[in-house]
Amino acid sequence: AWRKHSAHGFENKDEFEKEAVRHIETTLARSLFNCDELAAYSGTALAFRDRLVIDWNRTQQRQTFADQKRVYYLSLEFLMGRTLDNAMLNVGLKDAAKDGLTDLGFRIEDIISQEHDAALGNGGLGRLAACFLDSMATLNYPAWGYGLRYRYGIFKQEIMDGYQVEIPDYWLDFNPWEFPRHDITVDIQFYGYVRKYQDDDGKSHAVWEGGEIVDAVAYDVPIPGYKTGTTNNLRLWSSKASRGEFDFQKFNSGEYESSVADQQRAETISAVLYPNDNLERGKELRLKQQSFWCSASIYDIVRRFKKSKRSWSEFTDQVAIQLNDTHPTLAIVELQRVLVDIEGLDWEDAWKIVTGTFSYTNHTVLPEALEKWSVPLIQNLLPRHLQIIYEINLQFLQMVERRFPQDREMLRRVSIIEESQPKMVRMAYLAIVGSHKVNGVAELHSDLIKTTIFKDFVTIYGPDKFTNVTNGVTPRRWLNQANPRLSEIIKAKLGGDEFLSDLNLLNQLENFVDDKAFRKEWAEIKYANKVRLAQFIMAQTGVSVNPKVMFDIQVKRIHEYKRQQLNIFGVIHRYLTIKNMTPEERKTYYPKVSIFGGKSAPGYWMAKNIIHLVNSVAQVVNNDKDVGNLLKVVFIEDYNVSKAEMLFPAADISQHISCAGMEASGTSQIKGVLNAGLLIGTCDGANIEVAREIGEDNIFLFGTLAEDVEDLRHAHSYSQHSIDGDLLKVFDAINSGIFGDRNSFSAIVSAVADHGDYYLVSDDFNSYIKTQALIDEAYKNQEDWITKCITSVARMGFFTSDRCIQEYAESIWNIEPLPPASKA
Ligand code: DL6
Repeated sequence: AWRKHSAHGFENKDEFEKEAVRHIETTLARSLFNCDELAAYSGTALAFRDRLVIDWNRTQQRQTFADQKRVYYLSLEFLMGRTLDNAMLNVGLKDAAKDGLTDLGFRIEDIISQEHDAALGNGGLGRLAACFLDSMATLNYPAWGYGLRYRYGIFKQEIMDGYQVEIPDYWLDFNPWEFPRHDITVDIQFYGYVRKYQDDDGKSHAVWEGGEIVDAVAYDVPIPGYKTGTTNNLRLWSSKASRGEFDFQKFNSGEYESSVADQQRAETISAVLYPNDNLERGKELRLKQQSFWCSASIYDIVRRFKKSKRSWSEFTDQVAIQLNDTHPTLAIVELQRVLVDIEGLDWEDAWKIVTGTFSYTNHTVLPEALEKWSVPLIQNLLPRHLQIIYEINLQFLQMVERRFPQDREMLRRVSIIEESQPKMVRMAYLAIVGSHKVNGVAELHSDLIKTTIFKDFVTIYGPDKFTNVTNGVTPRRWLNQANPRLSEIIKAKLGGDEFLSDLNLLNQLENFVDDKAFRKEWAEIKYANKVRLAQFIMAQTGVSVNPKVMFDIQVKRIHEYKRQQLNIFGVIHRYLTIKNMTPEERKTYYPKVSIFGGKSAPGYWMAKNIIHLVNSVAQVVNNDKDVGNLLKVVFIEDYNVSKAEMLFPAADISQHISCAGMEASGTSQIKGVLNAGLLIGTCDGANIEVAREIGEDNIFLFGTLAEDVEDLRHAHSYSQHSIDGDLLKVFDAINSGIFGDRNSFSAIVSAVADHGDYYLVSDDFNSYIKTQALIDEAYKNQEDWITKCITSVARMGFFTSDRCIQEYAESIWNIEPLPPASKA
């Protein structure tokens, strides 16, 4: 009888309309007479949500019955962006929804754009996690994500008088994509003390007692795969006071404020995402977040395993846990604690299980981003965990001493505990020691970690523990959803949309490089995407840009190592060049729109200064009659995933110009090329592999190589660092005050001219300018440019996140796909 009544969801336009209208009228209690776009979005989203839930329930049942190994992806950030469009595409009912919405009097694009981005991440690391979820579901891997349900995601950026201002991003007003699971609540302990005792058999035990308890409540988000019934789960934890709403005793005795204080303190844990990208600050609340989320997730994973009634020795046949950077490293300690203290396993048996379960991805070599937590902080918050960390370290160092008895220095260098004042726990070292595999995210980066920050660990464990998985992006979002028209003509040429799940099929596009009609359409699509962006720029900034000229885009977090300062110095150089021209010369010069976008961490003064400089230069250049349409400078406010989906399809060229060796991978260069734009980039991160795949003729590489960076920095610190030529003219212009506020901009100049130029801007400036000139020239030859773009897209198959997940699954997680019966 249950089966007879079970929901089956809509399958076509009419059923979709019926479902959407039902939700608008009943779930939302809205009259159809005042159904605006927001209500139409809500009804559509709820109809699709129902549809997802059906596949989701089936997938979870299937995975439970199949009882095969699952992977759990632990990430403190999931930068999901919007969901509706992705859901429509993945369940294969976008056309039904489009036609249905048209019937109801709406344009699907307007409905999609009503949705608030789910912005639970800072940048590349969080977006990668979102792409990986999409690929894991698409490839039918039994996989769960675990994260935190922040009430406030990354802040909204407003630009006021050229400065970044941060506005809180409360995104949960209407979120149809999550399901609260109040029945899945885990007690999470903090503070307290450890009591040790021996049992009757003389075995020692440790019990963590006292302190405070906070509840972790599960919120589940369905993650549909593309054209497969598999819908995986993303579980986000929300914090709540364990004693219910508030303290009644205090309330009854009139202490109203303090009666809610505990509740507020508990809820603070999952309240906000830390808005730092590639920077760790060591704040207690952040440690609390990490520990809260790791404990809840480990509890959940162990509970699920125990239901299978298998023996502990089978744990690693059932569970793989991937650590997305070091943020979840406490999960290693927590699993060891659960196995030893609660489940009663011997230390060695437990440790074998732990190291067989975990693997760790490193996403950065920047020293300021490598997490360290002070020992006193951990001692206070997690006293038992600290003991376990010390024990792990002791056993590790004993092993190292046995293998390298002569090398005392090595012990100091690799110790998980740094002997500083105060002592610090080095989380990356703990993650390496507690994992069976460690990977970097692009070839250069993976080589660098082996030869620099983790060199000693390669000596200790051998090279096989370290591997590379070059990053990728999901083509569903970053080609089909971002660029539907481009996707459509590719589909027409390739005879179907299989390329969206097998991106290597794109290589057949090379057969059409000379196809005139195809090239024409290709160019028209780029132009249409630029027109759309130009309209957006006009609406947002009031600046009129000509879609016929080159759009040059650098959008990503603002960071000195990513070198937006190099870009804006280049823009100023171009401006000065134009100013020095005669009106005749200007007629033949290369017009261009320079587009910037990205958030600075709120406390990163220099990055904020760079944003201010970009906006100040924009103000001057855009209003200079001598310049006219030859150069426009635009700063896109509040860069996020959905804006990226509009920006990359409109880019003729995008910039990925980090100081060599500093950008672990980058993923936006992939989005740029996949959307038919060319790249200017340094030999850094995944740029190198992109160049290898698409061919060096199709990319504009410049600048210092990673292997030369240290020598150049060294040279800067020993010789008087003199700036000359074009860069000096740029600095003179800034120092003259033509862009206003020369005092605050002087720091940007001084960092290069007087303070060692750590990011090697002066070393790379000339080759950057020369390469920009080559691009100007190349863009003049539109036929050749289009050939380069088509060829590049055709060769991007390697950079799908499906390939990444396949590599993780086979060489790190050792898991098998579990397709629905019809797909098996
Ligand atoms: O791997 C994803 C992404 C890379 O593409 C970027 O190059 C890298 O900067 C970023 N790393 C971080 C590190 N933050 N922490 N911790 O965000 O990862």
